[in-house]
Amino acid sequence: MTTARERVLYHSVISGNSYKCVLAARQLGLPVRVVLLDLVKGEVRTPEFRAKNPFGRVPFLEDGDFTLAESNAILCYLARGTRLFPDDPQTQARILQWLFWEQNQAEPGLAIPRYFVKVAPDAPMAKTVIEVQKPRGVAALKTLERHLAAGNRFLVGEYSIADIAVFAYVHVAGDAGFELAEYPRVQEWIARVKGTEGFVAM
Ligand SMILES: N[C@@H](CCC(=O)N[C@@H](CS)C(=O)NCC(=O)O)C(=O)O
Repeated sequence: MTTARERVLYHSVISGNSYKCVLAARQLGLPVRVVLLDLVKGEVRTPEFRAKNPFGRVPFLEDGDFTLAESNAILCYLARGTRLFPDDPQTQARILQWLFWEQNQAEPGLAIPRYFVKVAPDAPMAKTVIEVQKPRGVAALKTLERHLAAGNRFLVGEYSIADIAVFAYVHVAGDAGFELAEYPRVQEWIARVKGTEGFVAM
């Protein structure tokens, strides 16, 4: 039960999607109570959690009576009108471009192999899934490298939720055996993100 103004974020330590929301909330100085769920124990699959959140996944935000799933939707909601998601329509559209790209290309290509390498290496389909998804992860890292090599310090102008969303799984891509040393501009960008005010590690 949340109070009228309390923000609660359901989070898991292995989830980069959840980490995005914690990082944005901390950098914006928003008070958020973080509730940790254990994905391996299936704590997102309980009837109680699914009654609150039909998506049955983390992250999940409660803001008083308002609830929201999907990490990048939560980023937009928390950061609306701030320096991390400014009101200018073209800046917003570019940020959204990267958020959709992240979910369509970077997240499946990087997070799925990471999950199977780190959490479920013995799952029956682990090897096949890793083989299928890894080329997509490599393509995503190459796209990011090209964008940064074109002179962009951050993904869209100044540091924004686009950087937060993409950073979440890129900076831990080594967990799944991706060679970040092959992407020097990505490595410099990772260091820049880590140097932003109020940064908290995953
Ligand atoms: N597109 C969603 C993905 C959410 C998602 O897949 N969450 C994972 C952790 S990163 C999860 O809760 N998995 C639980 C399960 O599959 O049982 C987002 O960006 O929030």
